[in-house]
Amino acid sequence: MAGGKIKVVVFGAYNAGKSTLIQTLDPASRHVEAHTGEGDTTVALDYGRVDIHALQVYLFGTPGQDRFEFVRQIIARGMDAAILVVDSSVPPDEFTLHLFSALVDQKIPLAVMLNKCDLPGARRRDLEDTFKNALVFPVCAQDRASVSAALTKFVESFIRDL
Ligand SMILES: Nc1nc2c(ncn2[C@@H]2O[C@H](COP(=O)(O)OP(=O)(O)OP(=O)(O)O)[C@@H](O)[C@H]2O)c(=O)[nH]1
Ligand SMILES: [Mg+2]
Repeated sequence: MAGGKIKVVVFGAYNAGKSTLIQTLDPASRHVEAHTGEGDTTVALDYGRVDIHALQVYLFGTPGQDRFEFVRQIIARGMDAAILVVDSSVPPDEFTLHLFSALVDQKIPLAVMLNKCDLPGARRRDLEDTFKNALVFPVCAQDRASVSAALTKFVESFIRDL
């Protein structure tokens, strides 16, 4: 492909690491957050941009809290591909599994990024089983080399079909 733009939307449960992943990929990215008793959470979106080969990849991060479903629907409109970020240090919660099956149903390219692989409890093997039928990448969202290699491989997997 000679060039072009694609919209990639990043989903995942609260605290999975979506904002961190986008911030690492694009340090100039922007996000809208609220301060809560437990820490900061995304209330609207994250927005970043990276170039992969000749392609401009626009990254949109969604809020992870269940009650922001309407925001996720708006951000998801017209997406070319999706990334599901999963905290691999804890067993998958119901919301994550719900997001996964909803994204599989959309029949768009989907990558599952198993995050926090640096934590001792990371349960990669179980999770690779849970998310079979999708492209699965173990990542550490704070580590640029790991997330940028995963995103590049993911985009290369579908770029020719666009
Ligand atoms: N150890 C470790 N911590 C991480 C990693 N990625 C993110 N975190 C931490 O996990 C917490 C949540 O990260 P965020 O990026 O805010 O998660 P989020 O998915 O955007 O959260 P919401 O927007 O609230 O749904 C932060 O304290 C991060 O520093 C990782 O790869 N390893
Ligand atoms: Mg966030």
